[in-house]
Amino acid sequence: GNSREVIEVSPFPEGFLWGLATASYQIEGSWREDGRGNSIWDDYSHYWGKENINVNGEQRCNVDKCHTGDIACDSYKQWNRDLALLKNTNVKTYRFSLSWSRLLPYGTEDLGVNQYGVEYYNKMINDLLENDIVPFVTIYHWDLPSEVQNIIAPGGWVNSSISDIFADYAEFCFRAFGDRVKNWITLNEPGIFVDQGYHEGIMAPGMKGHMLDARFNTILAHVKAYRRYDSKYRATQKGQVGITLFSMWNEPETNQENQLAALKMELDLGWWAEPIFGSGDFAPGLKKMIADAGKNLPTFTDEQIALNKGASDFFGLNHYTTRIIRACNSCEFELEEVECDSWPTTGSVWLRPVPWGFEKLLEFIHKRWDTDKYPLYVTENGASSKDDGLQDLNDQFRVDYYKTYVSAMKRAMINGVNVKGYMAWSLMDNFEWARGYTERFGVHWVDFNGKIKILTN
Ligand code: PNW
Repeated sequence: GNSREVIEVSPFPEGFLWGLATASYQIEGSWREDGRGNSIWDDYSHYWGKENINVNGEQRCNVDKCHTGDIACDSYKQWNRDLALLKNTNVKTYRFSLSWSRLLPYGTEDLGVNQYGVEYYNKMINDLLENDIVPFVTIYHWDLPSEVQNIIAPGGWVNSSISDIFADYAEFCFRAFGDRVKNWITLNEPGIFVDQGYHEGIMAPGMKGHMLDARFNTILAHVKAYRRYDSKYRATQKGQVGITLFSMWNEPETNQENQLAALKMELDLGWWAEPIFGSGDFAPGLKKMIADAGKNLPTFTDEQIALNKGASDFFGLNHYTTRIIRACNSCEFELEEVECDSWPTTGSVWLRPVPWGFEKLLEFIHKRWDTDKYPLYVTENGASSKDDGLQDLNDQFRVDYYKTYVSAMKRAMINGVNVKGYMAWSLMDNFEWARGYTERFGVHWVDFNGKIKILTN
């Protein structure tokens, strides 16, 4: 007989959204062009005071090398260049974010709309549609208007009035762009911007000690924006609104640590996913974990629980790497993350390629929150280059990162996970937050030489 084996290569589903992602503050520059208001990232990156001069008289800034997003990739002025790059790569979708303070310089609509900002995004959206590229729009990717942080809702995400202010801004975006934009992400990675910006103080606005209250406010903000779309825009605009959550995969070091690794997932991902995609409330395991640590978990009212439940049309996931979880009696929540020295490194200390962790995470999310009910979009995945000087993109290491991660995603899809799209981070090297331009995540290399302006007073 014929012993030749037929190997069936299963293709990606028809209409799978391959794409590239960016965020406003990381690429736009033109920080005070055409009436843009300041954001907390302008303030954070420009700030250096007496306490930021070390004993040798050297300047120490909040951002590595005192880099700022003043110019960044100059995308506000060079949209045509960005569009050409997108067309050249043949992507089906472009995920970008709206700069709140470019649209509403003082944070709210009644304090003024900046028409130049509206026109900039209108042109982007129209050009994308004309070229059959689906705009996937993030409403908030970390650049809170300074006016909101300092005056309208002092404390920003710590202030409970932020959820209504955010929902108003989201509604402004639906009304201005929703006739053409059909894919909305409310918040990008609330866990990262809250924990690093309002708890650890290592990102803008540099506040400390507000993990639980600020995290809680992000859920209310997302849900209010989602319900606003439901009640006023869904019937006519017929789009989808979701949230993008950051999650690593947490692997137990031994079987003894299964429970601990599960708790870590609960804290990092379940915090948002369970109220929104699950019961509407925090999971019992999370409640116990917070109580055992002697902390006060904010509580939802019955009405809030009902509104939380199902308040997303899809599950947006940003995934980069994996951690090993080990028991530790002296640690917060009695667990610690272990760096696995044998895993390869990248240009970012927190990021090691572990493709099997991606498959496990996708299957975990599907089992727990049902990606048939809430289709999953990978809204970010990628790695930073190990070679800062590399200019020709002959970067086999990152080619392999993408190959192995996309294969892992494909295995998860074969095993039943409903993944609808995949967006690589990022279209081009850009302002990598507190790391400035020192880490390169782009699939296009950017020459920042001579273009990065450092503010000295
Ligand atoms: C995400 N961490 O940020 C953001 O959505 C992007 O804006 C960013 O450029 C990209 O990932 C690469 O970093 C993260 O320390 C920043 O674990 C830091 C961490 C995770 C995500």
